[in-house]
Amino acid sequence: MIVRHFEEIAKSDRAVHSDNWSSFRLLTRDEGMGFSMHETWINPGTETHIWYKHHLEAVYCIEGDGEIVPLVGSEDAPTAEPAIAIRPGMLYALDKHDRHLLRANTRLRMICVFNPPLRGDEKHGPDGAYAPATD
Ligand code: 9YT
Repeated sequence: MIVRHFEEIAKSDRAVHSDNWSSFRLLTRDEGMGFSMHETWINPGTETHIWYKHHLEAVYCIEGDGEIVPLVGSEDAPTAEPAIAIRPGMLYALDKHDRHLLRANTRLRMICVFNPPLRGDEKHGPDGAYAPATD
């Protein structure tokens, strides 16, 4: 059994920071669960373009206020669909590798699950994606 606490993760290299968010890797690929699980904090006042072309992701909000804006249509000039409010208790699952903007009005705390699992050290590409899993 794997047992760990957020407090130890936050002080370790399992804590990954970017301009718009910090992500705490609760479980990564090496643990062999078949998914990775993260607590991600989205910084207030930010907008992040996300398009996980190589992963499925489910996101569950446990704190904060924000919105997700689906982007559809042309790759170069996508159309923004109406924003969907994010608040505690709200889940969204990117089952179609859905391209979107993620906006945080206040700090968002999100529990994120990725399939295939992230190793934990991937970098977001300019296209909003993480590279496909490789060995
Ligand atoms: C909420 C959301 O889309 N989180 C993305 C995951 C984050 N970039 C991470 O944990 O790597």
